[in-house]
Amino acid sequence: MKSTRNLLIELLEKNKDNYISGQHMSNKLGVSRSAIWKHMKELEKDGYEIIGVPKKGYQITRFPSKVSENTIQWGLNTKWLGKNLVHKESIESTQILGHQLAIEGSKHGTVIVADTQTAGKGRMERKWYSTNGQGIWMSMILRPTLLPHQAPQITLLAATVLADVIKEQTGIVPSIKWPNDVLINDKKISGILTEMQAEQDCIQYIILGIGININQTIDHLPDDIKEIATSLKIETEKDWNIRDFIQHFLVRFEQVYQLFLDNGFSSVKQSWESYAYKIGQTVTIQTFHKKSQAKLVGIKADGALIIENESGKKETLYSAEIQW
Ligand code: BT5
Repeated sequence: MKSTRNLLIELLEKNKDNYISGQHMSNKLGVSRSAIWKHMKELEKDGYEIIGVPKKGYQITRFPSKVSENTIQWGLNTKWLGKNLVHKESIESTQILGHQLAIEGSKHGTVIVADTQTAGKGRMERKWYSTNGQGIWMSMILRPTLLPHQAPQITLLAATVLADVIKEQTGIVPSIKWPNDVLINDKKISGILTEMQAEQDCIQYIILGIGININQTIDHLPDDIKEIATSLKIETEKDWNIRDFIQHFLVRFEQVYQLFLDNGFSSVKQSWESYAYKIGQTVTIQTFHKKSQAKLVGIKADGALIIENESGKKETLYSAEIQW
C-alpha cells in the first residue's frame, strides 16, 4: 500500500499545472489539513518545492534529484521491487544491513540504498569504493524459489539488466566480463556481489549488491583503480540523475527477473552473450589453483563459463577471474 506521503506527491504531480486546495487534498487522502501541511513540510526537506497561494491552494514547482526513500518511491513503477525501501546517507555496507533485515524477516524485494558506504565490499573481502553521492550503492533482498546452485544466474541476470539500462539511457553499449563486471571501453563501471543464505536444497534469501559509478570524475577515483575503473560521467561528460537511474534499474530488473522465473535462464543467457566481453578471444584466467591462457567460448545453460584451454580442450568453470 502506498504511504500518504507518496499519495500526496502523486496528487501534487497530477495537478502540477494547477493549484490544488488543502481541503481537496485532505478529502482525497482522508487525512486532516494539518496532517497534509506537515507532510508538505517534510517533502520540502527532501527538496520538493511547493508554493502556497491564498484562496488558490498549492502547486508543486520542483521535484528533487536528491536520493531519499520518498524520491525513489515516487513514480516507481514496480509491483514489488523497492516497495519496501531503506535509504541511508552513510552506512558501512548495504550488504550488511541487507543481511540484518533479511534475518529479521524483511520481505522479498526490499531495497537498501546508501549515498556513501564506509566499508563497501567486493567479492572475497575485496574493497568497493563508494564515494559520497556519486554512485549507486544498493542491495536488494530476494527470496526466490530456486535451488542454491542457481543463485549465480541471478548475478548474470543483474549484469544484463545493468547493461540494458546503461545502453537505453546513454546509448553506450557496455560489455560484461564474466561473471559480474560491467565495463565501458574495457573499464569497470559496475560490480555485482551476490551473497546467499541457503540450506542444501533451498535458498533462504539472496542479498544482491550492485555498485555503479555514476558521477565521479577521474580525480574522484582512488589511485589504485584509476586505470581500471570508469563512471558514466567520465564516459559521457555529463552528470546523471542518480534517483532516475535507480528507478530505471529497479523497473527493468523486476521485468527481467519475472521472465527468468517464468521461462528459465535461456533468455538471460542470450542477453548476457550479446554483451559478453572478449568471447572468442584468448585471455588470462586465474582459477583457485592456477593461472593460464585460455579462449573464452561462452556460458553454459546454467551460467557457468566455458573455456578452451591451451591444449584445445573445453572446460567448464564455476569460479574464476578473467584478468585485465
Ligand atoms: C565487485 O567485486 O565488483 C562487487 C562490488 C559490489 C559493490 C556493491 S555496492 C552495494 C553493495 N554493498 C557492498 O558493500 N557491496 C555491494 P569484485 O569483483 O571483487 O571487484 C572488486 C575490485 O573492483 C576491487 O578489488 C577494485 O580493484 C575494484 N573496485 C573497487 N571499487 C571500485 C569502483 N568503485 N569502481 C570500479 N572498480 C572498483
